[in-house]
Amino acid sequence: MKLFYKAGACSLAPHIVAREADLPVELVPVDLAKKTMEDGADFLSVNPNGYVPALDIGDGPVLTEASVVVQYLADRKPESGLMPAAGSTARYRVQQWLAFVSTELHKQFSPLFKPNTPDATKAIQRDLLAKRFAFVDKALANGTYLTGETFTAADAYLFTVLRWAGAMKLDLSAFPNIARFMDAVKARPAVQTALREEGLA
Ligand SMILES: N[C@@H](CCC(=O)N[C@@H](CS)C(=O)NCC(=O)O)C(=O)O
Repeated sequence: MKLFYKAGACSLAPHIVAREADLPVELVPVDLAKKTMEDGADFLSVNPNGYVPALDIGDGPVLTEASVVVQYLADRKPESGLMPAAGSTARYRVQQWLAFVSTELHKQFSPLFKPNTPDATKAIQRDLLAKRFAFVDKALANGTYLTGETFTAADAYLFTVLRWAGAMKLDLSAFPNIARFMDAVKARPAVQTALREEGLA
């Protein structure tokens, strides 16, 4: 399998899951500004939407959407516990968090990265994210990770997205459980490997 990624972007989530599950995933860096790979090949021919993550699974078009790519990878190694069994309540809980991270956090951050987003819009996004951080912080009071003591694909995605807070000058100091969560995830050997492979450690 090949994972098309950009260092530190949302593609870090499937990268972490791949390393946690010890899957032989090859990394292919993408220049998102130019929409090319290192050899100059056109990334739009891989993913017409031009975004990462994209996972070549050797069976048809690449798999996209971070919240789905992490599930595909986790399901290659069910014993990893990264995704609970299909049909179980536990799985719906993890999927609930994946959807939350995707829509309520990841996509609320996105306008902050765009140079042409008006400042007033950025202020609205910051306020909304602060509310969502408070919700996450409260949830993390119940355990090390989002659903308890087992690290799941949703934790990989949450960690990835919350890493952006510093660069966007979003203050997380009011959220001690988030700080504890970030430290716990960062200390995991597979996460260290993924960070190192992206030049982020
Ligand atoms: N809907 C996609 C969005 C992925 C996304 O926003 N990727 C960003 C990096 S975090 C990207 O590649 N942006 C470049 C672009 O959209 O041109 C998903 O959920 O995975």
